[in-house]
Amino acid sequence: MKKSLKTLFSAACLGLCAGALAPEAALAHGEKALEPFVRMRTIQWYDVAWSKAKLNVNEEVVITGRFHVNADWPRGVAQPDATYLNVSAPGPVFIRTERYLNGQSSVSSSALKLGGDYDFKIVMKARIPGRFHLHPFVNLHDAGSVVGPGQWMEVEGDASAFTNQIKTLDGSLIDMETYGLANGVAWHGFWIAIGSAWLLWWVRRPLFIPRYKMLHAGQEASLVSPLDRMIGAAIIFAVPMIVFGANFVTDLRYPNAIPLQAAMDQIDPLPPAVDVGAVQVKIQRAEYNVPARAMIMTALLHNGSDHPVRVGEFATANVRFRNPAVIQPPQGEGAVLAAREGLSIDTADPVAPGETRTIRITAEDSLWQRERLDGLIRDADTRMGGLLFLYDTAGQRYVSTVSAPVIPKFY
Ligand SMILES: [Cu+2]
Repeated sequence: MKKSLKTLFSAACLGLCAGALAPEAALAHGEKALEPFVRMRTIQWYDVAWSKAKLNVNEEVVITGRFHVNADWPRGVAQPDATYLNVSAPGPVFIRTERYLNGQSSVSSSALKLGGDYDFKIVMKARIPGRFHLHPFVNLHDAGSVVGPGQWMEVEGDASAFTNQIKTLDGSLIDMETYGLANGVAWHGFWIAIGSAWLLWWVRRPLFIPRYKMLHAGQEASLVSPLDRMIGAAIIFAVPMIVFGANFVTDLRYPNAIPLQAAMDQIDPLPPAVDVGAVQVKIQRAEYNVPARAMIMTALLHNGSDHPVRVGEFATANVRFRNPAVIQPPQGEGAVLAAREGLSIDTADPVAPGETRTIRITAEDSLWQRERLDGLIRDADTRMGGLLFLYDTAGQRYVSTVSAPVIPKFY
């Protein structure tokens, strides 16, 4: 009985280990993992576009787009004093060759200003063939990464054809794929060998309990032999000599080396692009209807422009609720997360020039649930945020931030 239990237990353990170790294709990478209020109220992405979705190894793709840093930043999230714009990918399948923030070439982290508008451009070169889901994202220090809209990229060709040559500051051409690799492997091997040898030297002798017993029996003098002391002294002397000697040789060979940079880039926001212009929106009440999966916003809209204005889109956490009644410029990106008929307004009439009107905006789609944004109502910070896109009859676009506490409606 006992034996069969043991066998059963071993089999279960083995099964668990096999399950944990067997590789499985990942279909998502945590896009929905962050709390809804972080995704909705920190970095608000829009106008993100990819120059292509299919390319060959060595070809480049350009990602452009904008983001608004929400002024109604959640209290529970660290301020964006150190942030890094990057692209998430399943491993080193692309390399990033250029990155610009507000037109400035940038390689370091930077601070973002609350309420600021930013424009970015990232150039990437395909390295490994396959089909990958990529996202631009902003890493927030102490908070996590807020991902932008994703895009499937298909890379064709041969991985061995990939080249990554750069010209260093002294003019020599190096291949980044292999540069310094042998040196790195050799140094790792060398230190692993020394460390393992020293460990083995002690492990081959009687270990803890025999040594403990000898200590108690007053035989501690025989625990460490004169040879042990000699080897110990040699290591104390040799290891610093090797480190300083190698450093000296490296300095001689590369006299013009610069250390890894730890400074922050100082990048000012663009002239404001959100909440400016003649159209103003103020959310007076927001209610989330749980069974209908609908956010109902009551908004006071003032149209100070010369043309009638209508609400075309509400975007939050990469989900886009679009009003089919309003003609809008086509946007290819993130099509999966677009609710093409998800936005409706209580009145079909546009808001006339000079008019101030209270309207009811309803963003309704199962995407609230599928993207796990409906979890908002169970957060300690039940405020929602997003961007509202309004269009006048002349095609002019106005972008407005939305920010309001949400009242859940369970039935
Ligand atoms: Cu993804």
